[in-house]
Amino acid sequence: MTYVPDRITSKPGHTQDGYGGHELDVPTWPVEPDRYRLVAARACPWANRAIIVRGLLGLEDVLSMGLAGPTHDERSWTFDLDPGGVDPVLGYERLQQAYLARDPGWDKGITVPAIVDVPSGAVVTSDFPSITHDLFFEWRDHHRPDAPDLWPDDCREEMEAVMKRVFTDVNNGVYRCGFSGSQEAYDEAYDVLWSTMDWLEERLTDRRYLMGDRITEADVRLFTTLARFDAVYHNHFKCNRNKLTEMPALWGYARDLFQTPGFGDTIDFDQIKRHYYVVHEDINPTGIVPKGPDPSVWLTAHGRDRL
Ligand SMILES: N[C@@H](CCC(=O)N[C@@H](CS)C(=O)NCC(=O)O)C(=O)O
Repeated sequence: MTYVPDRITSKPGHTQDGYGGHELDVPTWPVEPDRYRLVAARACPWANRAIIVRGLLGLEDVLSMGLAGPTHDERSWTFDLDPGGVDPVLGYERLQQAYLARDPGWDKGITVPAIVDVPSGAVVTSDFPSITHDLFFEWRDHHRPDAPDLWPDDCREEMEAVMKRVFTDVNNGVYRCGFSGSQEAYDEAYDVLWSTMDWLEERLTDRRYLMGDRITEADVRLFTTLARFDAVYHNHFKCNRNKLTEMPALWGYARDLFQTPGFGDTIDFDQIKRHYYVVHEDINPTGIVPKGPDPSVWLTAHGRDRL
């Protein structure tokens, strides 16, 4: 993987021995229990991945987590859910403080998820794909004994291809629809999104999960977009050919995951809706947050166990 200069990142973010040696000008941080804090927000799909993977792997006791609230002040994410508006471990009011601790001149995005080094208060990485990758590969010694194999060797190549398509057309595709600056760009993004949604619908008709009969990283990545689909993307991002609830296989699959420990319990629909509809003033200038849809449908029977 290459160093992405507009994000604070270290590739790899964590190495077991602390000596990455991949990027001479980018420090690496050793894996160390109780040293780092995952800063996430329940609203954000990219952060949601990290919350889910941390839980599935049983890393809660070695990697603490701070949660920013769903909306922002003028300097992005704040810890307004915490008593006194301060993260109890970092002592920060804003995630921006961790970015400035790493680089006092930081004037780019303040994004979640971020891994923060607690002793120095500095962001280690905000590179979301490498965060979950590292939690699996570099933090292995600290996984719970029955942790799922989220990156199985025997289907890695196919899984990477599936994740690439899901990322481009769906995870990122919904944003491309929502933030397109022209009718042509929107039409193109919409068509690409739905052709991949149809492909996923077909793929999931005869298999329980994306890679067959076990949950992998690919499912985590698709789930976080599907969980937001009808509540936000269908309306706010104009991804409205149909609702997720109208695609039998995908809807069954999404509910199956939602009802699996570690998935649905990370979802807060109120925070999700407030984030998108309030923060994106450009596409929702009134800031009005829709009341629906009824989230109880997520708990209905999915029947996917037969697969
Ligand atoms: N932009 C990040 C991905 C994570 C991301 O976009 N997170 C969003 C929230 S969903 C964010 O923190 N945006 C900055 C903000 O909301 O101020 C990246 O490309 O590395």
